[in-house]
Amino acid sequence: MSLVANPVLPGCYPDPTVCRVGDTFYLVTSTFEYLPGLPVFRSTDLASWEQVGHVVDRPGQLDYSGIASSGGLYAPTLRHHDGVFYLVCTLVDQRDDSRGGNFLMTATDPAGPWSDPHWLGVSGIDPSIFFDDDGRAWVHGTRLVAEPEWYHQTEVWLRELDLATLELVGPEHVLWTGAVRGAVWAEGPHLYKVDGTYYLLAAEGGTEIHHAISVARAETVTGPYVGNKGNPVLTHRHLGRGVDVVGVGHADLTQGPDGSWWAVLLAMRPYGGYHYNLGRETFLVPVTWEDGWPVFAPGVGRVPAEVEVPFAPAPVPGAAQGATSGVVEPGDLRWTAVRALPSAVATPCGEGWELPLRPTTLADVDVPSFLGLRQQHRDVDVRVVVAADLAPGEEVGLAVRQSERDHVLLVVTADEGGARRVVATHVHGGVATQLGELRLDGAADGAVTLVVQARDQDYRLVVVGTGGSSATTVAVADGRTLDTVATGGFLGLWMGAYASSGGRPTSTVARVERVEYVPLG
Ligand code: 6LW
Repeated sequence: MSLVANPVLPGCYPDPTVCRVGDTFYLVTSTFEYLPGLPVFRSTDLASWEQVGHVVDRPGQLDYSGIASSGGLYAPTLRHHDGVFYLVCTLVDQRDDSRGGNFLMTATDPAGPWSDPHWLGVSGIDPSIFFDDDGRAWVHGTRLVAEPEWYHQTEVWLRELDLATLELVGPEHVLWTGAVRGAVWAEGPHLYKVDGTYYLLAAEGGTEIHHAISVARAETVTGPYVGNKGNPVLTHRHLGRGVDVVGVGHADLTQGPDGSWWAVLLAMRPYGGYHYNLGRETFLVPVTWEDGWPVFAPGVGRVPAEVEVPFAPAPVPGAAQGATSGVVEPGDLRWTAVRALPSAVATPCGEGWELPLRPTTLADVDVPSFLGLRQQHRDVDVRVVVAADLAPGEEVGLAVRQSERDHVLLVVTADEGGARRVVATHVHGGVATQLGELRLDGAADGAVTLVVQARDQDYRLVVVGTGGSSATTVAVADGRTLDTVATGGFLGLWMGAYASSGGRPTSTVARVERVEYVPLG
């Protein structure tokens, strides 16, 4: 027995899906425009999650070109059947509905390799897959209603999956439009069968303050589904914005080896006002059953700060994704790049990377020279040691990224005479504003340490000059302008190394000698 602290995965790990095989749980979350995509975690106690790989981790597996921020991979579902892992997901391109769509991938080892996508040829988002005990498989998902009664009314559709051909077959059934009339986006649907009854879990109200989890049940998989009269069965929407956890929704259920039931779900932790820079995180909630219905967080009715897990060892080892501190080496599974794999952007070199400059900037819907880590802690230092022989107009340094329209840069640049400056810039809503600058002395290609010190909503941008001279603050960026409450979209913040030639042809290769991620407290 052990007390497990929520969230179990801090930082931008939204839309969690979970399944258990034997004594081992596997969990996958959404990754949008970042690659590698869809991290796979393993746990035996639901508390400490070790990342074992990614579902999308090789060139050509999916095409991300032109996919703007907060497009890309949404809401996966992971299931295991007859020795095979099945993953269904959606590749979203907001500009072009005909591109991407819902797909299925398979693997015998969840750490990979995963297959190429098998496109399902259906529209909408948030696909899920259910294996019935009669051997039949069913895919379901969410889509906008063709003739809606209210704005963003959606419906959960269901079709049978032929496991031999991986094609959808037979008639389509519409199961559910949400528990509350007028609620937007009945999404993240998952079907389960418990004691002979079919249960449909879905989130609704949008993935912000009104998010909620509802449940319906039926005698047959195709319905009719009848909602629980107590719906929503878990939400924090009635608590207002001034609480520690908001936006509770998008749950998936699993059962422990001891028969206990659990939900993983997403929620956000606002701080420094109503802003949640860490994004939508993964939480764990106990579930019991009463009168044939699931009860989430029984006796409490909200996401607990700590959860008692009977089969977790005491004390629980630190969550793999939350406790690591120090140099993040190139082999670390936390590294991600934008619209391309890290290996397409940089080459490992010692503790760091060789990072060729690209003409692309972070503001372009393209592949930038950016290698990033999720901000998983409110108070954290991210230190980037860079060196490069820069041509005029080129830059290398660090970035705090929300999207192409919203990010903060702290970079070394060179002017025509070869003098170097450190410049802090805030791109907000697509408009760049210089926050501060500092002249750099020392050798033109000497290493410079750039640090972002996140303290609550202050993002202090600091340079430690060549020769270990003392730290100087170049500017302090306001984190309240960077989270999705301020910018829209679905993501938390990423921090990491960045370089660009600002649109010019270039052959400059920057050295990122080291990146450290050091949480405080
Ligand atoms: C996802 C939907 C949601 O498709 O947000 O909170 C969307 N839930 O289910 C993007 O993560």
